[in-house]
Amino acid sequence: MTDILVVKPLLDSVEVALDSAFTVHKLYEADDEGALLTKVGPKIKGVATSGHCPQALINKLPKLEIISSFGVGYDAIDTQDCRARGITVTNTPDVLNDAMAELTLGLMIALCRKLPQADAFVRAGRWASGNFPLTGELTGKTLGIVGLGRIGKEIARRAQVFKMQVVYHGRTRQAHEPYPYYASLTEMAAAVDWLVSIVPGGASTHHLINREVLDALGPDGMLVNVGRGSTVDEAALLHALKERKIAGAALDVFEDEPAVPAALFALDTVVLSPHQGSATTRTRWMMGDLVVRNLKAHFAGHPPLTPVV
Ligand code: A2R
Repeated sequence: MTDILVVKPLLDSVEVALDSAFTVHKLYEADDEGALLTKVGPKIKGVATSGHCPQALINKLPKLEIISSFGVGYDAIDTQDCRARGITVTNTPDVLNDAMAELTLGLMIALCRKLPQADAFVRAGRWASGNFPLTGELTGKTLGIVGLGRIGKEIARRAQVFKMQVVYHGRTRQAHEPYPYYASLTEMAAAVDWLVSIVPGGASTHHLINREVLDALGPDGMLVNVGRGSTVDEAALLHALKERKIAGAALDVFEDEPAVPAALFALDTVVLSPHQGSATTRTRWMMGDLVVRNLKAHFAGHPPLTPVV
């Protein structure tokens, strides 16, 4: 059987499926990772991982043919280097679109209807002394989607069910999409009530949402980030929130996860979530299944199902 390396623990369903098809070596279970790699590295042909595969590790796997990654983002894998070495890289797109879009709308409702505060209000027994203050709502508002990709389109569909107008920004206009396009992110930010970021990480999106964009979003504007923490300049965001230059933010991703700036905890204009966009039982199962099917397809001599390289 083909030797594969599992870098970090994956779902039980994935490990069972991998065990039945491959000779599996678990890096995370090794007392001495270096010793394990010296012993099995030369025969490893496949890697199963979740978003990361450092160069130092790849260097120790001379026969590596494929990295099958759990998750849609692959910004922490050097795909250029893999391409140069002839290593296939796969991810798990599409199967997580619904869960991602669902969490996005959930965060938006939580932020504008102040659901965390309302919950705390009831639990603290404060309702008997008076009603919870009135809140905003999504209905009739304009949503600017930064990154109208697979997930962005599902967010757009759901936002319309909530009677929002949808516009978008990306590097290119998508001629077949019905939504107004903004070539300038700052101009879009100035025109919308909500800004949702769902672009990949990496150099081209690093701090795309910066002080200028937040200033343009303005004191009634809300920011939601469900893509990558690196896309938002967190220091600029903290400043904008503290100075009430924007109205609020809902964040599922952060610059230095799992570290979250403590200054955010003091603000009641934020809703915080621990990078759980795709973290449902159903979706994670489908993602894991795709990790396995990509490996099986490759080693059966077929093209992988969802290659990025
Ligand atoms: O720029 P375009 O027209 O290629 O549109 C893509 C957009 N995008 C960008 N927009 C502005 N500036 C950039 N530098 C930039 N780079 C990419 O992001 C496209 O509309 C969207 C990404 O869509 P997909 O490739 O279909 O990705 P998907 O599956 O929606 O996932 C997005 C990200 C993942 O990479 C993870 O980081 C996260 O969501 O979970």
